[in-house]
Amino acid sequence: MSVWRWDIFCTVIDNYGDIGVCWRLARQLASEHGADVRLWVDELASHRRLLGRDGDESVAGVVVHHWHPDASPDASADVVVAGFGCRLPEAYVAAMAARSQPPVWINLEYLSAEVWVEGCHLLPSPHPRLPLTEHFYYPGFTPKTGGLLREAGLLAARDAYRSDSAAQAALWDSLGSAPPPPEALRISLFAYENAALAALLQAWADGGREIWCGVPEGRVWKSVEAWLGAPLVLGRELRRGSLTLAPLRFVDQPRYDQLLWSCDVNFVRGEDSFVRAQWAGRPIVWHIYPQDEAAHIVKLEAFLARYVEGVPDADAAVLRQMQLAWNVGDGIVPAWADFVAALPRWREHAEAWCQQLAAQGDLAAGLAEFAKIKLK
Ligand code: TRH
Repeated sequence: MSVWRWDIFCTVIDNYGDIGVCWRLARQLASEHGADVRLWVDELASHRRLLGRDGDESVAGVVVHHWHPDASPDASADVVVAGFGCRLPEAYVAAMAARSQPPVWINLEYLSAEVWVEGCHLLPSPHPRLPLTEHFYYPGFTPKTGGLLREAGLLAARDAYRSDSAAQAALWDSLGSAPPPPEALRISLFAYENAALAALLQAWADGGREIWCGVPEGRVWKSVEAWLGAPLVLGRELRRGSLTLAPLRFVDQPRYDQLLWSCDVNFVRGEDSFVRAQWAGRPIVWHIYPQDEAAHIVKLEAFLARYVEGVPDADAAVLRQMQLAWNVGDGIVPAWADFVAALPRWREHAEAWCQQLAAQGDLAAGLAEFAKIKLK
């Protein structure tokens, strides 16, 4: 097998999704496809957060570089991935054009379930001046798209974790939390600032059903603290009525997966946690990344349309109502009541959806195959 050199470029717009996806992709290309990968990121702090440590950023097969105007690569790799349309340095593009065989140039796009994605996936875009062609690569939920990131053995690792009490104890330890009480409904809450949050927390506190809610450190803490009237402190659980709130340490990506695998409902956001929660095979509530002119609601509806295919209309309406209430801010209390009443069905559905997605090719394998064909 030839060892292809890959350069992946990532600019961190905000939050962790851009680097989260690029870092996961880089690792998988190296570990499963024998690629020699350089990951160029313009902000190392976000990457370190996902890595869970300071210091050496590189792992087997992936060397992480801080990408800034004075430090961008001089020689072009065989395959060049521009994460989410980020602009490559002019000198680097010139180096790409100077190669005897042009590199495979891919623009990895954001995930969307919208129908048009299938038509745009793999479309070529010739450079206006240079002998180079960029290809648009769209992640997605159908075989006509680039698919989703899913490491080989991910679902087997998930199932093994679920029957490994020592691994579970290690997770709670690393999150800085006691294990949730066995009788509680376990919820993980990863979200942006959210107008529906206070009403939902109040409903959980008043509802009488034991709820444990783990809240990873981040933007939503402020809103939780405002509702509590008290600061969140790692390692210190707070109790309100039937709700236990557990502040959680921000952990590395593999451990965040384990948190998702441990919960009955996962509130997730953006792109990467949203996908990982689907691999957990458990019900999700998605806080989509807000965009101007409510473009995100169109994306949310497109996902829901796919997700509820084949589900009876009444259940589909309940799911839609819950996701819209969480994203728009109105009607969360009745929406939650209906959603939680149907939870056993959503659990079955989430596992079936996960299996349906897992039957399709994964994003890294598709990219590696595309590059191989082009480089022949
Ligand atoms: O951080 P995000 O809101 O990222 C967003 C989206 O990607 C959005 O589409 C994009 O436009 C915007 O960034 C710029 O949410 P996301 O995508 O879920 O990324 C979070 C990452 O953080 C994901 O890789 C999971 C990871 N994570 C951990 O590694 N440990 C943790 O403890 C937690 C809570 C998350």
